[in-house]
Parts: sequence; structure tokens; C-alpha cells
Amino acid sequence: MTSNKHVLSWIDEMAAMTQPSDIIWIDGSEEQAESLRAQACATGELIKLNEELLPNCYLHRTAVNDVARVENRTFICTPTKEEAGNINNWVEPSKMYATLKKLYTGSMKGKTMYVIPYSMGVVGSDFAKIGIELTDSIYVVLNMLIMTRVGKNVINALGDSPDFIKGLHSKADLDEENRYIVHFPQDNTIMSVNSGYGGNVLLGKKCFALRIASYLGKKEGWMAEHMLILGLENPKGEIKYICAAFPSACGKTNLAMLIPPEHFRKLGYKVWCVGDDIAWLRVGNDGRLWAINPENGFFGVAPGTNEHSNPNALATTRRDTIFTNVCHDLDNNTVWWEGLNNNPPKNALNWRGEPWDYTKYDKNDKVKTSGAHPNSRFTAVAKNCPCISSEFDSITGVPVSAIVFGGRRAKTAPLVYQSFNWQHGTFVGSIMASETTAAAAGAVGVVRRDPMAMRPFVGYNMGDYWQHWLDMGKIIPNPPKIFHVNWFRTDEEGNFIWPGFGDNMRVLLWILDRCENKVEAKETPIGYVPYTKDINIEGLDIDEATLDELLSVDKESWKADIENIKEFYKLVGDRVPEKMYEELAALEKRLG
Ligand code: GTP
Ligand code: SPV
Ligand code: MN
Repeated sequence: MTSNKHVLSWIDEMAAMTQPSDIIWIDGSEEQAESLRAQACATGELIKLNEELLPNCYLHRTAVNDVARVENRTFICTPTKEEAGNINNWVEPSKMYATLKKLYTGSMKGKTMYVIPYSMGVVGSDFAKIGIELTDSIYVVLNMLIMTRVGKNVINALGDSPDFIKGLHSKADLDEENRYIVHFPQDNTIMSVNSGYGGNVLLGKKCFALRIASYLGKKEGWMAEHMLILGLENPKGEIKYICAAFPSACGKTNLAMLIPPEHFRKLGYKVWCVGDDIAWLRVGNDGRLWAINPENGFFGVAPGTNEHSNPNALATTRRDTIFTNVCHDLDNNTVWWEGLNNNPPKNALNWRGEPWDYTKYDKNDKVKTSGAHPNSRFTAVAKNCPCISSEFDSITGVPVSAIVFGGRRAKTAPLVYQSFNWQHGTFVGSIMASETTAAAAGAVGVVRRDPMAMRPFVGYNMGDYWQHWLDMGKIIPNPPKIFHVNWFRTDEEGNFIWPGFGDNMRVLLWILDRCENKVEAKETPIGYVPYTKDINIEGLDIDEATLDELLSVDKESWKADIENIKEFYKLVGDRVPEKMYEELAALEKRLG
């Protein structure tokens, strides 16, 4: 498919090591995809679902010990440990290459190696970057065909250039002890072995579009962020764009596809989805910050997705979708997950493929008793989303009015606040914290610092990453305003106080009003907080006292948080910018 010497010699080298019996280039054609689906169905790797109810949809189960990203097995192998920083795992590159070589040697014996040329971003756009993933998994090929732009036009766009990201993936033995997700930023190289799960193996996504891209962005003056991109259209037909960074499984997909509450819908408000997970951001000629979504599909959390919480996501998954680790309803050959509806299937297999008894479900032990794994996902085509933005394929992207940070905080963080300026906004991002979720292996519900929702995804030193944010602020003449939201505040019984989901639009409207200087706000030690009257609660069953509570800033819990922030800054280490310490001291002073 190409005469590019850089591509061909690299493939030769990888094939000599992994020793596949066959090499097949993926051309992006429907015929080839269809024949791969058939092959995967024949071996049981995929299960074809009910063609009438779920056309062109498939179910896949991963190994039971391979259901989420593995942060402790993820490495950033820069020449020095200092460059990777304390937040990332690091091994000296030549040592890591040697370790990996052993694991890859002969790992594709008797198997086919698929060559997937893909583009992150619209082929031909200034934003776009090309990658090639080599994999021994048909599941990976079929997912990449949805999640990225794949095909001959990519290889044509690359021409004879050496400028592409090399990705090698082998499932090998799926051995947990020898599972490695490794990045060599200086070599434009990603190597993943012994996993078959999402973020570990779809190398265009977290590995390239966040870890490698964040490194490139630092070098080249742009940003790669764990952010959704949405357009909010007002009744006049004007659309303003917002990017929001929430940690994994904290509501990006939901917010990106929001359906306005009825009152607003009737007035003509609409939300358009540009992206649900990753944004690449650049300064435009007009001095604003512009965003593209480098992906082509959604790898979204299934549990909790339903007709009320996210009808757009649900509609997107009704065709051309690969479901991973959900529950299989055998009566009608469809899929189910917790939170889809109140009718769990009676004749079903759980995510492990075992007969499932829904009456045994225990929400305190989901992994053991649920039908679908808590981190089960759908891989769906972005263009199948009913609210996909007309700018989805735009080569320039969309201009960003606001950047929103957020996380799961039962206390401390109010519903929304605005930073004083870009530098303070960077500080607000740096101190983000959230309860951990099932998206990564490990304990769930533990509060941890997750700066900019990028803790697992920064491809270099976290301190330098914060400096990059500060530097970007200086080169954006007309920067977006920076906010922080928290949909997850709870009462004494642990119930969410804020209704969330579609009603989050009420907060977005305040945010946009602030961007346009249409509304005053209350200055507090942590930033600008709305006056209760300025959050429109028309049609919402919530009283002012509750809203007051949601918007309150509890100084004591903030003071307690300061200690934890200091410890975290210490952990990040020497490269924390001085400005961040100045902001921290200023916050402490304002809190009194
Ligand atoms: P990744 O794909 O892992 O990066 O996650 P994401 O940020 O896209 O997460 P997603 O939108 O799929 O959110 C998943 C979880 O957040 C589900 O359990 C949702 O029910 C819950 N969630 C999303 N929005 C809200 C909200 O406004 N309020 C509450 N209470 N829960 C929400
Ligand atoms: C996340 O964990 O933030 C995801 C899912 O978006 S994965 O692609 O598996 O990383
Ligand atoms: Mn994500």
C-alpha cells in the first residue's frame, strides 16, 4: 500500500520480532471490515447481535483480568526520569526496550499482523496527525475503524514522510504480570503488550492523542487535553463552544450529548456534540483558542446510559456498535447493562459469559454480581449521534469560549465557580480532585488529585505540564475563561443534591453569561460564585435553600484541602512552577 521506506522498514523490524504468519494492511473498506467481522464471529471473538434490533452490532468479552486501563503498568520512557516526573512510571528506555523485546519475540506466531494506518483528526487538516498501529487483534482493528479515520487516504497523506506515530500491540498471553503500556515520546513510539482492553490497546486514543500528543503539544505550542467539546446553541441560533475536562467516568460523554430541560428546549436551546473525550487545542489566527476532536467515535461507559440520562448516547449505540463486557440477553440476542432500564434480562450471560441471575445483584459488589462490568463500554460511530455537531469534520475546529474543570467531590467544591484569570484557572486545574472510578484498575471511590483530569495521561513531567498551561495563557490573546463544576455534591445520606445530566445546562448558561459579561458574580476566596438568582431553575424541582447550599463555599473544608494540595505539589516535585505556589499561598491567605 505504500513505498514509504520509514514505514516499511519499521514494519519489517516489528514482524521479524513478533513473527506473524501473515501481514494484512487495513484499507478502511467496508468489504474488508465485513470479512474481519465474519472471521471474528467464527472464532467467538465477537458475537453478532440481533440484526433487526441492533443492526451491525457486536458483543465482545475481554479476559476477566483485563477490563480497564492499568495505570501501574503504564510507562513514560523518556531518556531521564526527571522528564517523565514523579507522577508517571518510568524505566530507562534501553532497559524497557529490552524487556519488551523478550515479550514480543514470537508473540504473533501463527497469527496475522494487521497494519492500521490511521489519522487523528480530519485527514488534510493542520491539526491532524498520523499513526500506524500494528496489532494481532481483530477486535482492535474493528474498534480502530470506528474510533479513528483509517484508510488509503491516510497513507497517501503521509507520502514519504517519517512523521508518524509507531504503535505496536500484541495480546501475547494476556499475562497481567507482564502487561505493559509503554510510551517513548522521543521516538514517537508506543508499545502495548498482554492486554486486549480499550485504553490499553486502541493506541490512537489515550496513548497517542493524549500522552504522546501532550508531549508534542508542549514542544510545538499547542495542547492535548482529556476534554469533551460541545456547542451550545441559543434561540437566536448562535453557537458557543465549551471544552470540559472531567476525570474518567465522571460525565464527559453525558455532558457532551446533553439534552436541554424541556423549558429550554421549547425556547430553542440545543447542544451539539463535537467530542466526548479528547480535545486538541491551538491558537487561531484570530487570537482565540480553537479545538478539534481528534477521534472519530465514542468509547463510552455503558452502565448508567439510558433513555433519560443520555438518550443521544443510547441512540448512537443502536447500530454499528461494538459492545465490550456488557450483559448478553439471550432471549432476543441483545445487550443490557445496569441502569439501562428496570428490566434485567431473565435469560442472560453476564460480562464474564456465565449464566447470570439478576436477583443476586449487589450494588456493593458490582464486579462480582453485575450483569455488565462497571467499566463496560460501547464503541460507537460519532456520526451516528443524533446531536453530532456540523463542525465535527471541520478542519479548523471550533473557537472555545470556556474551559470547564470538574470532578466527583462529595463535599468541598461548589456546583460551579469561575477562576479569576488564566493563571488562577491553571491553578484550579492543578488542584482538581475526584473520587476514583472503574475506568482504571484499582480501588473505586477514593479521592485523589487528578490535575486537569490528566493525571494518567500527561506524557511528561506534571510540573512542566502546568508550566505549559501558563505559557499557553501568554500566547492566547483572547483566552477562554476557566471554570470549575461539581455535579456530585451529596447530602448526609450520600444522595446527589444536584439533579445533573440535562439540568447541567443551567450551569453552562451561567458560564456563557459570564464569558459575555452579562451577569455579576460573588467574589469568594476560591473564585467567582453565582448569585443564586442567576442560575435559572425554571421547571426544576429544587428550592433556593438547596441551591444556596450547592453554591456555598465551606472555608473549613477548603483549609483542610490545602494540606492535601501541598502534599500533592511536593509529590509532583521540583518542577511545580513558582506561580502555582504563589496561587496556593494567595488562596490560603484569602481563606484566612
Ligand atoms: P471516560 O470515557 O472514562 O473518560 O468518561 P466520561 O467522563 O465520558 O464519563 P461518562 O459521561 O460516561 O460518565 C459516566 C458516569 O458518570 C455514569 O455513572 C453517569 O451516570 C455519571 N454521570 C454523568 N453525568 C452525571 C451527572 O450530571 N450527575 C450524576 N450524578 N452522575 C453523572
Ligand atoms: C478513560 O478511562 O478515560 C476512557 C476509557 O476514556 S479508555 O479508553 O479505556 O481509557
Ligand atoms: Mn477518557
